[in-house]
Amino acid sequence: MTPHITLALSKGRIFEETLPLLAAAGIEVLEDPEKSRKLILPTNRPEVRVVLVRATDVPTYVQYGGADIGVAGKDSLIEHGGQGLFRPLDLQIAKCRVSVAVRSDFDYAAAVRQGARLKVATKYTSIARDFFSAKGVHVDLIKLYGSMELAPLTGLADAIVDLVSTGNTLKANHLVEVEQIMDISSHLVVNQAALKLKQQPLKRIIDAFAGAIA
Ligand code: PRT
Ligand code: MG
Repeated sequence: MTPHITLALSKGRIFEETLPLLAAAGIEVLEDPEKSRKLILPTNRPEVRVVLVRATDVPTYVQYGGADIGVAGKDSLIEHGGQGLFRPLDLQIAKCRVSVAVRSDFDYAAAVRQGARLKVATKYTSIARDFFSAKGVHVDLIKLYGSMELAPLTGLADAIVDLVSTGNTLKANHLVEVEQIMDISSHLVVNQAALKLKQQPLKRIIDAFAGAIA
């Protein structure tokens, strides 16, 4: 009997951009997550199912075997820490960057030059901590779970560390990007135990994805 494979994806851009890779592996998801309220979606392959989880929860599901395989942004992987995960492929999808942004009337360069202590709001505390510590800038990190752009506008923070792709969200909120910390794309992650126990079917998916990467 073929072992069952559970694939963890998040709704939205990761789901959409993973579909062509799944197609290359002969896997077709049979329901649209934007229309269905189901959290477990069947595929055309009886042994493969998709579970829908929050983007930041994908690494955790795969780490503990709630899913055998998943697609997660490098941002989520860094914040999670990557324990228990095999990371065979950069899928080159859902690309963006992690940047520092401030209000357009805030002189970031001067604040850094003068050694000021910066209040930085972010969902990405590990990335922000490492970046500012390597720069030798003292920061007070304020953990947020969303709408980071609001923090400098309300006086909650001097700066934010957030994902940027087109830059339109920053512009719409009168914020400017002052540092690019790193480029982000989504990676395939595999549970290390599953990789041994379900080696053949997982390897087939990994190889098909590898062949389909642009
Ligand atoms: O939305 P939710 O709170 O459920 O979780 P999430 O935001 O982590 O999930 P989702 O689906 O929005 O993002 C999943 C992954 O897509 C992220 O972990 C990134 O790896 C990747 N990705 C790529 C992005 C973006 N591009 C992106 N632009 N994730 C979020 N954004 C947001 C960004 O946070 C900002 O609010 O889009 C806004 C900026 O976009 P621009 O185009 O205006 O610059
Ligand atoms: Mg989002």
